[in-house]
Amino acid sequence: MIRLWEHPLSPYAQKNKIALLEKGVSFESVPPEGLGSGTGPEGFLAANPRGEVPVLVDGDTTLFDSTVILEYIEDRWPEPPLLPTDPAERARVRTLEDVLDTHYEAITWGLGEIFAFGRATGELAERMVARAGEQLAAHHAWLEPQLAGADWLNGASFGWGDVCAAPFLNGAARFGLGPAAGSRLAAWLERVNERPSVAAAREAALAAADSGEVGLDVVRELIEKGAFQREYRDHRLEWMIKTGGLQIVEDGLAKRNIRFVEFQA
Ligand SMILES: N[C@@H](CCC(=O)N[C@@H](CS)C(=O)NCC(=O)O)C(=O)O
Repeated sequence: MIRLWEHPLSPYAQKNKIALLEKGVSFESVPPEGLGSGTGPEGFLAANPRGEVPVLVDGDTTLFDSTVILEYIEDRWPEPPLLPTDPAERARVRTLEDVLDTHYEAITWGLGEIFAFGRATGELAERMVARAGEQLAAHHAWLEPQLAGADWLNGASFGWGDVCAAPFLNGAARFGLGPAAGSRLAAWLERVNERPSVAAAREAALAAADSGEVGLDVVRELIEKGAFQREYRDHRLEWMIKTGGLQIVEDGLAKRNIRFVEFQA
């Protein structure tokens, strides 16, 4: 059985889940215990020395990084194809994936740091959220023309571009910062969310976000104590700094509730 180490709230893991569902591949979905703390269960850290989800295990093949996994899924189970056939279109949707994986995700992740983890409050939070709204709107403006004359971000039919965009735009929409009402992108988001594969990933994410296992006060207390060690890697760190959160980074490093990737091979 194919195993996907994942977490329902991870947009990266959602990309891979949606692709597997689209191709009718059965898999077991396993959330690694301790994700977010810099540790992980046996087998997980060995499979991914970066300690991140998603990780795919297919027999003797163990892969990490959602982009690499998506390429593997497309090669290993070619039907139905997710990539367009035209070389320029293939390059376009790969660019779309890269932009959403890097700078777009950093914005929605930063909003999570503020809303769910209470990293900023009051006037600082207001300023950072307003800036995040502008940054997301700029990305939406870049995506909008890619839907000119097409129902899907992949072009004429659903595929790679949609698989890679839906989890991230749903993440922004959860914070009330999705595509502007009346835009092509907003209509696309409604359309793509009707797709059973996307709906399954979205519902699992909403259920995890609303599970309410731990209240905000408790999370903030745990953050203060350093019980969480959130990963502030690359674009996320850049986002914090450019959006006014440099002090958040300094405080988190001092309290040891912020960490960077330690490759653990
Ligand atoms: N570039 C990686 C990013 C994966 C990633 O950042 N995963 C996050 C969840 S969204 C993670 O597992 N973080 C580990 C942690 O916070 O402990 C990919 O595309 O798979």
